[in-house]
Amino acid sequence: MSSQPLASSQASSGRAPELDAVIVGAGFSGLYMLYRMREVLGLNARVFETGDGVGGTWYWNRYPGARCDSESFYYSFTFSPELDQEWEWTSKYPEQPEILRYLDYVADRFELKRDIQLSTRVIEASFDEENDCWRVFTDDGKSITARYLISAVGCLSAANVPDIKGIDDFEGEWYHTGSWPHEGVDFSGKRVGLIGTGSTGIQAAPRIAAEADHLTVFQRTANFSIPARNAPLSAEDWADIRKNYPEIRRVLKSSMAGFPYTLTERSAKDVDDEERTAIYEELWDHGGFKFLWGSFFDIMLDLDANATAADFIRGKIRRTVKDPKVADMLVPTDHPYGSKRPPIDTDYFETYNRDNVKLVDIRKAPIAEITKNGLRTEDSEYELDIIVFATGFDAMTGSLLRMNIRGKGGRTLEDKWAAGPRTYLGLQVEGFPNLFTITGPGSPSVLVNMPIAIEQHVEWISDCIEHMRENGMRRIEANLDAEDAWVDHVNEVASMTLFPRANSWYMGSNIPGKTRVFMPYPGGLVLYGERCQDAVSKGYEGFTLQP
Ligand code: N01
Repeated sequence: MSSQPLASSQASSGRAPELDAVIVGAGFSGLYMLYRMREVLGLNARVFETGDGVGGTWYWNRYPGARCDSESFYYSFTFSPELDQEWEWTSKYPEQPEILRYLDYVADRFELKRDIQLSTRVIEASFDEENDCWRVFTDDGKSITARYLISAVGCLSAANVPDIKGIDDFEGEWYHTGSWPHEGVDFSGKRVGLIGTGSTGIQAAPRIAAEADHLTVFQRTANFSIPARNAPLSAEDWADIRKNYPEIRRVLKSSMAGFPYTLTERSAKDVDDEERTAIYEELWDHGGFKFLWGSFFDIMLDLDANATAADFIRGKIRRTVKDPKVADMLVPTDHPYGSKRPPIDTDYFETYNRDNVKLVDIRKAPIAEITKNGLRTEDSEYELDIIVFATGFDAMTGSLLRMNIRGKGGRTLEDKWAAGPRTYLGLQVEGFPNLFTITGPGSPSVLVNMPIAIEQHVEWISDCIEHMRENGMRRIEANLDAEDAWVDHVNEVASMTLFPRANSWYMGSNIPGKTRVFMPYPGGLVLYGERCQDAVSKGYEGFTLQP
């Protein structure tokens, strides 16, 4: 993209903007934001979406094994009691096609599609200081003005394909899991290489192994994982869930991470070994994130407490994987449990007991190049027909920066965030008036069950816009001192946790050259919600509103 701003070639119109809001992205965030703007505020909004369908993350991530890792009836919209009654999930952790069907249903159910322009990428947005609006440029060569620009691009949507020498010479097929072909990939009879053992690689490996002739997993960092224990939901389950929806929703909205588990007050260090092991065993059998959020309050705060959970999982890995040398390679040793986003799995460690699966440690012997016929590490060569990159995303900032956003004085967001993202409450950026970021850096976002984090943000933003209109305001911008104080607060809270002890995408350390800083807000949903409400009740403290 040219470094010349497209906006410089456009004369300022001097008129009211064409739209009240442009929303970028049609996943959970974009759909609900559009609903609020149109149905609750009665405003004129348009969504631009790169994909040729709605769904966001769930539109792009179609790799085998892709499924939700929060229970379905927690991982869904809560704003419509009618929707709750109409939609029925088939299982605890539904697969990607079912979640995509849900989002498509929501888009149809609330007639959102007429205001969603698919197959359209936002390539630049510039703030027009004279008219207090954004001019948004799209890849169809058009532009449009809007009072507000609302980013609903998601935290994990800019795919990270590592820059490995030789990739263009590879004569087989290669794919990144985050932009998986819609027609699927046929692995039968193929030798497949899978790079990456984060949540995605851990979900994909068992499925690819079951289909392919041979699977080689290239692991840079061994990862902790808890079994999901997926199960179908029966008619009786549904009768119960429907009856209890109000209570389920009440608990998850008043919880630390948007899950209906009340954080216990017990420390992992306050119980004896026998009791602690019994608690972990019970949670291991239950499956899922309850192991982290329903065990002990200090797992993410105290290294010794964390070590009890980490050791328990290490023991499980060793007992599951038959070859002790392979088990050794799979046992994580370099980061506390939970400091990298903890995956949950179905038969991940069991997969290494299959004859057609090989694990390769690319920490010891890194990948040197991709060749015509496969991949060469520093000590061996592997012939492959298909390479799957489960190498994650330029998380939290990647998709925002790719939009080439220019604020006051033409300053780019990239320039403003050169030393890491800076926001006030993860909602606004000083110097970029009337820009809102749904689940932006500095908000709990990825540390919380996403639909719950998203709904809180969307509702805050739409209430704010309503307030602006009722009071004849045209411009809202975060103040620099409020932003500085918030960034300091996020760093301070992060430093009280174990999160900074891992090289993770939370820290930006998965992307070469990216500033290493903890990006989400780890203070929890409730504390964060109170801070947001507090700002409102003090007359939008920390923001400047102008008529
Ligand atoms: O990505 P990741 P992901 N050479 O960044 C390795 C969500 N999600 O797509 O750890 C070799 O976690 C990298 O190694 P290392 C969830 O929030 C949700 O798996 O950096 N290897 C790591 O093993 C999740 O956290 C669901 O040393 C390279 C892997 O690739 C987030 O998405 C399902 C490499 C990347 O792991 C991202 O998960 C799936 C290189 N150059 C994902 N670069 C749900 O179920 C990276 N790696 C809802």
